[in-house]
Amino acid sequence: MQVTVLSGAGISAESGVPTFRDVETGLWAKVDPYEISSSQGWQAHPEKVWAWYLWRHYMMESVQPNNGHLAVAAWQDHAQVHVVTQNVDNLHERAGSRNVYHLHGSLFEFRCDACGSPFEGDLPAMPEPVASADPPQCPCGGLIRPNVVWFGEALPEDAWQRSVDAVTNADVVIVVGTSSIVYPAAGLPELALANGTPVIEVNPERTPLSDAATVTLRETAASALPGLLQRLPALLR
Ligand code: BJW
Ligand code: ZN
Repeated sequence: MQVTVLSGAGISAESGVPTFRDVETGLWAKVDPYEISSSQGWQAHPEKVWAWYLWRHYMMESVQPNNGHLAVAAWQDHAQVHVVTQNVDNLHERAGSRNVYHLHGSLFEFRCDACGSPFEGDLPAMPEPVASADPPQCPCGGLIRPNVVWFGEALPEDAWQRSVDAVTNADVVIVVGTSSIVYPAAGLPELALANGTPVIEVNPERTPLSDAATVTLRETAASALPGLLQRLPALLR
């Protein structure tokens, strides 16, 4: 059996990583996402964007995978598992998942904005968010940016193609912890449903996918994912 997981920020919430759109605790509650997470925002205020990403990088380094990430990794003993993630953390890999496709890049890689060269220098620790920090400069004079995908930027072609294949070849798609509003990622469950592949949504809140999903589990990732593989036959009967 092939299981394809599409994950979003909610799968890492129980590890202590704030989601984007939670009204009270979400990262977006304190900053304007379109300013901080768009190429226009970067062009206008690179020092503000850099400070925010340095802090998130530091935070993501210091958290641990939770029972949701660990369950998905453990499924590999029983099924062929592919993980399509919108998250820029590395918690799926750290939990042991092998086939992980990062649709929105990684906050553990940095590159020059001008020439694309990878940056491998040291980054300062940033345990608390600050308003402004100057990004390092590449020898070519360009600024160093995180290797993530901002609004208006294209997704990495290879990760996208592998994700489409993983969804197309899946026997079941499990969509966990995403608000299902950011495209093209939100189109992947639609593709599965159009192919007749069952889609299981794991999310404590309703999303635009909820009505169309084959099964919706209103539970958190860390409570629903352990044991979900064993429940599949009953859920899809
Ligand atoms: C739990 C839980 C628990 C809580 N357990 N669950 C109009 C229509 C359609 C599309 C567009 C449009 N206008 C513009 C667009 C395109 C745009 C888009 O989709 N915009 C929409 C917002 C309208 N998309 C793009 O621009 C994309 N690029 C593109 O389209 O390129 C075209 C192109 C082609 C060729 C050349 C040039 C361009 C790029 C999108 C990039 C998104 N980037 C970000 C930032 C990444 C870096 C970073 O991390 O900082 O990605 S934005 C942000 O949203 C981040 C996330 O990956 C993404 C999705 O968020 P996610 O993961 O769903 O998180 P939340 O917070 O929204 O939801 C959390 C969920 O978890 C909630 O539902 C909770 O209930 C739940 N939850 N606790 C389980 N314990
Ligand atoms: Zn450069």
